Amino acid sequence: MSDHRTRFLDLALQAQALRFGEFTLKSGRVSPYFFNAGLFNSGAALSALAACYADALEQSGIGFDLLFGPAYKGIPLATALACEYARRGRDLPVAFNRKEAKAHGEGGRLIGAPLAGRRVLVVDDVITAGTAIREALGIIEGGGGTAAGIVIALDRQEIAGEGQSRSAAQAVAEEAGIPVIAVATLGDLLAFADGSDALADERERLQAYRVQYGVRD
Ligand code: OMP
Repeated sequence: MSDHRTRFLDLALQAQALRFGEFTLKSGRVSPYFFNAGLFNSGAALSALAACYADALEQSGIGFDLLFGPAYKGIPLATALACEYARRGRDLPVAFNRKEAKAHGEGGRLIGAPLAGRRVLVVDDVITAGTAIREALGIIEGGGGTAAGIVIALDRQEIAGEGQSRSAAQAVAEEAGIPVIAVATLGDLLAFADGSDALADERERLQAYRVQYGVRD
């Protein structure tokens, strides 16, 4: 497993951003695990996470020239990633949206660098059924940008609905014609759990969930 995958899973467990139990998802599915990116809630935690995103992106070789963080969770992620790129010698414009339009002041829903004419990379936390990410792609198009790719911390590798053979991330990638890069996937988490005594109890529940809702890598 690439170093950034293991590093990310270690960080997520340390921050308790990755938890095990019983969680009802936005899709209504009951999951034995949940990833809460909001628990990367300090400068050190966010910068370590951003380094994992940047390593995954460098490995993918994908081209882009603006980072877009969808509200809310994508905002600190895109910002931290922009700072990580600056640290690595590349100054990238960054933008994000607000959920409610503002009628006064500068108005509008988009904040930060203009999207028009840019190859935009969406920076988000997790894909389950793909609803949040599709919404973000619509916002980019509305702002005159061209989506160049999507980067997320965790691809849960779930099918969007009954009878589907592709994961939601694969479906979005094919529909939009852009790559989806994940720092880690459910498959990586299972491989990580295989080598961890602390996660021995979780392994079976994760595997059973994957059989019910997931696709193979
Ligand atoms: P989809 O829109 O179904 O792809 O789900 C992604 C969203 O679900 C995320 O942006 C979160 O709001 C939420 N979520 C998590 O944050 N972590 C998880 O492990 C699972 C979900 C989820 O509800 O599916």
